[in-house]
Amino acid sequence: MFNQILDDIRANDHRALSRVITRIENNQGLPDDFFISLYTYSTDAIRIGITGPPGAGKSTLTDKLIKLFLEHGKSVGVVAVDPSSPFTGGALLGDRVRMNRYIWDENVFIRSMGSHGDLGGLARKTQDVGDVLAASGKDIVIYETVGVGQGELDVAAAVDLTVVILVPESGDEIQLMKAGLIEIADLFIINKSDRDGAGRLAQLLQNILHTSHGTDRPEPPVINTIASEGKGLDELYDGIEKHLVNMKSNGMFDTNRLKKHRMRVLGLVQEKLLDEFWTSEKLETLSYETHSIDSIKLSPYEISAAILKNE
Ligand SMILES: Nc1nc2c(ncn2[C@@H]2O[C@H](COP(=O)(O)OP(=O)(O)OP(=O)(O)O)[C@@H](O)[C@H]2O)c(=O)[nH]1
Ligand SMILES: [Mg+2]
Repeated sequence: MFNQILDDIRANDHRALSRVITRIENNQGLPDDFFISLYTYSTDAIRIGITGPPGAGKSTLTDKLIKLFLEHGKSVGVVAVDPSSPFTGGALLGDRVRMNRYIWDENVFIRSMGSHGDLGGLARKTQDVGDVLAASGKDIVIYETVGVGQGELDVAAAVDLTVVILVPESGDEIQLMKAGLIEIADLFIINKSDRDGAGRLAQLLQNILHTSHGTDRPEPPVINTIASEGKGLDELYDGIEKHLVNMKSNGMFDTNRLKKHRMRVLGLVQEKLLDEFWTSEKLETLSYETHSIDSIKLSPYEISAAILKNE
C-alpha cells in the first residue's frame, strides 16, 4: 500500500502528493519505513526558505520566482507554511489565485500547510513534506513562511538557503537584530522598494551586516525589489544561483546540509522519546496530580520527579 503511494509520488502524480501531504500534516499514520524509502529519492532538490513579516510580498515574490525557475527549465514545489493556521490547505486568496494558474502544470505544485496547533511537530512536517516534493522530481522546493517567531526557524532548519524579505517599514536596527534574522538570512530582500525609505533601510542593513556578520559564511547580499512590478527579480535569481555555486565550491553547502541532517535526527529522537514516554497511564497521573488548584502547592519538580520515577 505504501509502495503504491511512493510510486505515485515518484510518478509526480499531484493528487497523490496532495493526499500524502494532508496525511503528514494531520499526523495520520505513515510508518517510518515509508519515510525511509522516500528519503532515498529526496536528496537532489534544492530547498529555499522565503520568510518575512505578514504582507511583505512573499507570495508575490515566490510567484515571480516560480516563473524564473520554469524559464530556466526547473520544476518547482511550493509549500506555504503557516504556523498560525489550523486549517488544512487554508490558503489565502492570493495563494489560491497562484494555485489555479499552475493547476495543470506538472512542473509546479503549490500547497499550504498549517500547524494544527502542534508547533512542536512543524519542523518535522516541513521536512517530510519537502522530501515528498523532492521525491516527486521537483528541482526546487520553496517554503514560504511568515516570520513572526518559531515558524521561520523551523523552516531555516529545513533549507539550503534562506531569503529574508523586509519592507521599508520594517523598522530600526534593534528590531532586526532582535528578530534573529541575521543568523538565518543568506540573502536579504528589501521589497516594496517603490516606497520611501527602501534605500535607507538597505544601507542600514548593509552596515549592520558588515559589522556583525560572522566570518563563518559569506555576508548576505541585500537586494532591492518591487515584486509587484517584477523589478529586481533577475538580481534575486542571480543572487540565489551565485550563493549556491559559492557554497558548493567552498564546501559550505555540504557542511550546512550535514549540520541540518544531524539536527533532524536529534529532533526525531526527541519526538519519539516523548511520544513513547507519555503513555495514557502517565498522562492520567499528570492530570491526577494537577486536578485541583491545591496541587499548585506541590512543586512542579516534585510532580515531574514522581512521574519520571514511575516509569
Ligand atoms: N507597493 C508594493 N506592493 C507590493 C509589492 N510586492 C507586493 N505588493 C503587494 O503587497 C500585498 C501583499 O503581498 P503578498 O505577496 O500577498 O505578501 P505576503 O508576504 O505573501 O503576505 P502574507 O502571506 O499574508 O504574509 C499585495 O497586495 C501585493 O500586491 C511591491 O514591491 N510594492
Ligand atoms: Mg503569502
